[in-house]
Amino acid sequence: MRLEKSWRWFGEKDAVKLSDLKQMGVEGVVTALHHIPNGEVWPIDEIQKVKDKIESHGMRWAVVESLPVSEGIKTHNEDYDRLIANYCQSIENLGKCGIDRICYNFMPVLDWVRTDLHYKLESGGEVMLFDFPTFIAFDAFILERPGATEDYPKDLLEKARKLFEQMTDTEKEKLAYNTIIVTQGFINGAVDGSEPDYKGRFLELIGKYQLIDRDQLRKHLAQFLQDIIPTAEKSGVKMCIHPDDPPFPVLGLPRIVSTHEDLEWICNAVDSPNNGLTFCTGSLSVNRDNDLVGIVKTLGDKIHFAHLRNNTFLKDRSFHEQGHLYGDVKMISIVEALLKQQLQRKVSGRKDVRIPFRPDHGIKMLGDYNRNANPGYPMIGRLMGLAELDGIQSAVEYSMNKSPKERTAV
Ligand code: DNO
Repeated sequence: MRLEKSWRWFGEKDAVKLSDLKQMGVEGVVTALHHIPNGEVWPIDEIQKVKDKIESHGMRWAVVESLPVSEGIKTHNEDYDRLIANYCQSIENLGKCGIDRICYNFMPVLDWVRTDLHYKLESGGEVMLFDFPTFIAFDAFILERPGATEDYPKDLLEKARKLFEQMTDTEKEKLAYNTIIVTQGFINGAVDGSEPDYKGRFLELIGKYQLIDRDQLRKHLAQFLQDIIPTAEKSGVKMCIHPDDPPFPVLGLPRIVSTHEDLEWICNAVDSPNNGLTFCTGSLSVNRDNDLVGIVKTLGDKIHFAHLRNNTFLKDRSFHEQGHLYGDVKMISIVEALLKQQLQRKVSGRKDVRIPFRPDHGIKMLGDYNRNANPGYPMIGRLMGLAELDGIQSAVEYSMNKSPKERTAV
């Protein structure tokens, strides 16, 4: 049995239409009610409308990505009780509509980070780059976050200073705007793009974490899980936390969903089948100590959703994204491990055997240059990824079904 082929769709505004997805062989749609502001309840009728539309095209709403966790929950501020009540209500409403998987993340202030959204590959295609010295230049010299210069090794800080000195004012502004607004806006980011002083607002939000270190943030996540998982259980919804991207602290903020140990901690914080993981290969692989196949082997029963993406690793913790089969991430072994996990589920009689996966990001190529898309979500690049990943599954499944004798016969 194959992993479920899914695709992130950004709603009616998406240049890729539901009818296109059906042609591509997509089975499950991954989407969210993007128009509902963070912290507000997702009403049943709005959920149902989207669900009906997806089903009218012969697919299902496989995963909600994301039901955003407000900053007030992450910092556990005075608004916490209201925000949790709303979050639980949204889970309940989704459950009532028969949607059973919700992806979310717990990254303070800033979700994913890239420093160049148009990095050219030799082929002429475009991917996204995270260049750590450039990110440091943004943090220490453009944003001038208090204390930033003390957070980095001297040699990287020097590299960053030189980069900063070479940047034009337009380049500096673009880097800040891309980091705080462009890459965050389409996923309900923490800062409103229309705020003229968006950098000031961003710094203000970061400041709210002054007293929140790694241990404290873990306490807030544990509390959040204790508060929502009973509702998820009652509603028949599986929560799956997305790892930090990149998987290390940025902007002096703690990140607690970065390593194998972090994932284990989260699964143990509330022991429930409804408390699970989004296995994102692109995010987790950037910490070279993470053994991705090992994670599937030990925590596979908690994986409710997979993002499959490849990276090419560069020096100084930098990386750029890559075609799904062509980077440093061992995609074939990972797909094999996920398929074996599905087999185990089948043997043990679990009902939720199939794990939805989506080709995460992709190379911008060909007609993608003439079609509007959110950063990382080109249609053709992702379609190529979907086809490649499906090809891997077919081959792995074929060989898994063969006897050892057949496998070695020439
Ligand atoms: C960007 C994505 C993130 C991710 C969310 C999940 O393309 O990796 O937006 O979907 O963080 O909550």
